[in-house]
Amino acid sequence: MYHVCMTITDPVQTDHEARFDALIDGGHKIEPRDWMPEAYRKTMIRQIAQHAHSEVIGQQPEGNWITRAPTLQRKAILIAKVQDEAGHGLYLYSAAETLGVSRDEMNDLLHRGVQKYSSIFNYPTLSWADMGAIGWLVDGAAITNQVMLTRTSYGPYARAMIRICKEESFHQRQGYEIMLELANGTEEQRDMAQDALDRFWWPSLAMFGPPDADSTHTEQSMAWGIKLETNDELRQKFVDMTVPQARYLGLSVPDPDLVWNDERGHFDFGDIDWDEFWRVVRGDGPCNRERVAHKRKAWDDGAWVREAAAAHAAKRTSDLAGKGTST
Ligand code: BYC
Repeated sequence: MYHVCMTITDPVQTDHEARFDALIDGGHKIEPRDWMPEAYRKTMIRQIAQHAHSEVIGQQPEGNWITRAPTLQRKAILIAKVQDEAGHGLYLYSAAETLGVSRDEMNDLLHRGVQKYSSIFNYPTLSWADMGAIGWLVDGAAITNQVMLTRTSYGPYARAMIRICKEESFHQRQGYEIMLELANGTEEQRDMAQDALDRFWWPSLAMFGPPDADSTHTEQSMAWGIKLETNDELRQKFVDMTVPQARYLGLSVPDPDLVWNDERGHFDFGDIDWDEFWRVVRGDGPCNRERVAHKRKAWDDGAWVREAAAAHAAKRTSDLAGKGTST
């Protein structure tokens, strides 16, 4: 007896896939109404949620210095910056919601440690100079990645990135300006700036994610146009851009292996401590527990605000409906 082997293909599914592939290959955006492979949807939810959580948790290290900013002007600028980060989180949660996940679900996954946020926000902010280092290095690294993401294949994410990048570039400059002032200040201020650079340099390089060879998602994400440059390419771009800025400040980058390579046209730099990176990502960094506990508490403390807002919205809707039926 012979068995006939044949693959059964669903013509509708094949059509959907062909259209999706054509949109990606043509450099067009995928929109919420479009069919997309389940794995694409899951990857987008994972990345956008992680990005949104980073913006929200990222308020904590800087929020720590609002009450201690050295002048009223610095305090006003820092408040505005931290508020911008909250706004970025909101655009990003909205972008993720277009993929069929709710904000409550994402919050729950963050609180239970299922979804991640950027490793960088698990480091403490020990001095005022850290506000300079975060703006200059952390926002600088974020922009390097996010400028690429303005061209990412998922429409709502790409569009959110355009506004976010404009604000981040202002954040980066305000951080650099703090560093410039400290670097040109008293010896103690210079030391503070150098110490902040020493502590934030390596964690900023790690923000770009593991080396390409160890990156789980890069290959597929490049094929889908989610990523247009790899983790290592972006990291190199950041180093090439930032080292001259550190030299202009008269500060030294804490890397004895840092050297300009004429042949490559790039800086060579030393090895990143990937064991430390993975420890932090897995929840064992200097501030992981504190950050998540603070976030959970804020969520619980805010329950009455969400309830009141929902009750108000429901009342408005029923009032409007009442008016609608009486006219
Ligand atoms: N931290 O395969 P890979 C801001 C995980 S906030 C933690 O290369 P992918 C700001 C990765 O998730 C801006 N985890 O992943 C706010 C994966 O694990 P899972 C933050 C990391 O996704 C306030 C595994 O490692 N920016 O600017 O292809 C104040 C393997 O990695 C990290 C964004 O969120 C990390 N650093 O590439 C100031 C950008 N890196 O999920 C400033 C959006 C990797 O399989 N995200 N992992 O368990 C991305 O562009 C990409 O997700 C990444 C990683 C480049 C970060």
